[in-house]
Amino acid sequence: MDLGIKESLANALKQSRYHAKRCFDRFTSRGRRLVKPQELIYAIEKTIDDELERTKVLEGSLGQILRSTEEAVVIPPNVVLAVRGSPGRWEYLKVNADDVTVHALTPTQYLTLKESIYRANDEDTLDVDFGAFDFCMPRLTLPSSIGNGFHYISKFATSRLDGDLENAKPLLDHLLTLNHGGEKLMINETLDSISKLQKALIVADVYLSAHQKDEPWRTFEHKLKEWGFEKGWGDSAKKVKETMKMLSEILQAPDPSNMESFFSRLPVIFNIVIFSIHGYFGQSDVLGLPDTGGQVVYILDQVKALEEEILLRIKQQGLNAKPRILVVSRLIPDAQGTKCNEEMEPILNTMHSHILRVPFRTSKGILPQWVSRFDIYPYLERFSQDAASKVLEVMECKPDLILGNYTDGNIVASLMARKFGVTQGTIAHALEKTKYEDSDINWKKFEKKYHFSCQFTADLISMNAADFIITSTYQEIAGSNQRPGQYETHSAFTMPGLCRVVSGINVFDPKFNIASPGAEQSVYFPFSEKEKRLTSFHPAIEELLFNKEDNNEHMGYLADQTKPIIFSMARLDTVKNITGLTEWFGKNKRLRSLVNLVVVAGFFDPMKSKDREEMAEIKKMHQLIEKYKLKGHMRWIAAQNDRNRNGELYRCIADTKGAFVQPALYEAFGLTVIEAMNCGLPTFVTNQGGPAEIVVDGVSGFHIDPNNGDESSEKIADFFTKCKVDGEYWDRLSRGGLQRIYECYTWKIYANKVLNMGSMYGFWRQLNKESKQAKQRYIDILYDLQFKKLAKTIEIPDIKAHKSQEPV
Ligand code: UDP
Ligand code: LCN
Repeated sequence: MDLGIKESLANALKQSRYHAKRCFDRFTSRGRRLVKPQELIYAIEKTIDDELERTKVLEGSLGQILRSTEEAVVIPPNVVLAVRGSPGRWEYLKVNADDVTVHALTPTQYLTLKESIYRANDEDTLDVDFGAFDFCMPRLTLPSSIGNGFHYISKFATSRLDGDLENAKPLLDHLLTLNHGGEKLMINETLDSISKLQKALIVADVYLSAHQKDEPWRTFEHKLKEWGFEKGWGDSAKKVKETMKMLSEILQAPDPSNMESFFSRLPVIFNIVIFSIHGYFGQSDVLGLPDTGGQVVYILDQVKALEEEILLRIKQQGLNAKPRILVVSRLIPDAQGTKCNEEMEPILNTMHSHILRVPFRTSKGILPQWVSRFDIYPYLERFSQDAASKVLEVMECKPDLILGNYTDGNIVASLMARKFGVTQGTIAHALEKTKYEDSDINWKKFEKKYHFSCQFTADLISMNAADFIITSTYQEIAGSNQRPGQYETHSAFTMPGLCRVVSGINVFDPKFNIASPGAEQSVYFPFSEKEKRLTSFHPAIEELLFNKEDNNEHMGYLADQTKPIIFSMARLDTVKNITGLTEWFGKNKRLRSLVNLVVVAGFFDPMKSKDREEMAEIKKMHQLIEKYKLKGHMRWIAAQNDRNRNGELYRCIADTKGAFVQPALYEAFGLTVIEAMNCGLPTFVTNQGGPAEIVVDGVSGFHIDPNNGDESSEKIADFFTKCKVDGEYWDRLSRGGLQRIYECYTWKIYANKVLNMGSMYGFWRQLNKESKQAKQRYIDILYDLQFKKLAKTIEIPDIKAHKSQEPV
């Protein structure tokens, strides 16, 4: 296939030589530049006058290849196409416009040419090449396998154990390391060879067959211990026998399915550290504060689900260990009325989980104020050291698994995992690189505001250091046929003058796993479950939606309260595009006649915001309301922090037979989408990012194009017009959404997957100790020589000058 693209381009150019040459002459006629694919197609349309010929070229191989081209570097007489044949597969093809010949380039050659457009190709620039360490690691080959890493790792691990019995020695060694609080689990040193283990398993099997299935472990513990077995095999004779049989079968003839089952039963994970550093990480009154959004919701629900699953496993393993989960965040002394200045806070609805907050220490003292996620890098190294000491103090042991969240949490997770020698998983939530067009090539322009030099370097370090990567959707890794994934855009890119990443991450790496989050179903349940409805909130929600007076919480009003409501709720970031939705609504008369608009976002006074983007968006909202005279048609509600009430709010919107709209210019996943769907509210979701994967267009909701507001608002209007004539239509969509949720998006499915990953990848890292170490050395160099230097360029605010502010 790879070779295929080059050949088919060469053939296409040969076959339509006359037109091809004219088109490529046109591409090069405007001189050196970086070109987007639309421009190439447009140029063909303008160059070939004859309609038949034009269609032939556009629909033939050349047109197809240009449509798969993500960008092109034009340096006359050459045009270099960056062609994405399929998810994760890129080729760089240089076409000479003079003789229309084709040559393949390496990523380094392509990126160097790209830099030259920006007059920045520096021979001495740093080439970052993580691929150089991957030569002995297995890779997936099919795009459809991407994100399914766990299953492939179990296959790869199986084949390593296969053949000679001695090949299973690493598994024996792994079992011998298992313990909880120093107490041995599964086996002890009596079983110090594979053959001894195999024999003991046979004897134990015969012995257990004579016991009742439900006999508890303690009744035969003594005997099994004599043979070298310790606790952890199961809580009953049946469970123990099953687990032993799985291991016997693995030793006899390893197969991936037994490996997966066996590893899912191993008592490996009791203590987890989860890093989520930036923002205000708390359980109440934090959502809607700058940088504080879905990640907090995700983690609190995740902790609850993980704790439940670990407790269940501990019971089934026949142990009575206590698990411990610590969410490590930043302690913010000036907490703005939140609890973010408290060191320890138990996590609600859990028994053994806490938030542990550690302050940012600097040479000038502890940083009192909130700091934007974009400015967070100078504090992280010290934070990771302080956090490591605190974790040891609180847990009284090293964690068994460390999970990072977002760039800051992930890099600190990598530092701690390195220090403790522990398995590490990363969760991006959103990789910032994709959100801002050409943020890599134009990094200097963005640097002052966003410090992408630090962020992208940190992201590369942690995605390469991690043992496994959890993503919420496939598109997050490898996009779709039309659009590269968030991780995929890190495979080869350049930041002129800083570094050239010739191999950042390979999306075919089996470390990638899709484990989608859910929405807490005790909070987000269908509007039709009347007996469960939280009616005590109804007066407050009625006030929130319909009271005509403006106040701190709401502005604008709904003159006709009988209309359905289209609803959106998000942080007031530019990418969330709440202002876009307001404008679409303002402009579309038909939509305005059919429905009212209600948005929950930010707050109303730009002077009160500390966030650059939020301020601009607040101002824009006011302008739009004025421009389109939206009073009477639209309600703007300030950020809402009460989760239970928000759940009921979605349901009240469903009562109006309304819909939820997620209009983001780009959304990594989109928790609000699954919250709305859980409540039975039909959804219109952006086709840019995760929501397009959550919703099946026309079945469980609809896709809309945030870059085409007119088309999107028409699609919403069409839905409500159709609902008027087909009384069943709204219900069909509502049911479709719920069905999709129950099949794919629940926390139970998530927790099970993540714990299985922790267990299996923990073994895999042992199997590949040497190559992991080599890569780690490279990561250390990048961290020490590049990241630390970049982090130092970010200014640390004057701590003494900080004045505590009123809570927003
Ligand atoms: N949210 C909220 N109040 C608000 C805005 C958002 O409670 O005023 C919640 C929302 O219900 C969801 C989360 O914040 O649980 C936002 O997550 P999402 O994934 O949609 O976006 P993010 O903010 O993480 O980019
Ligand atoms: C961050 C985002 O931007 C959202 O798209 C996700 O839903 C959220 O984190 C939780 O992963």
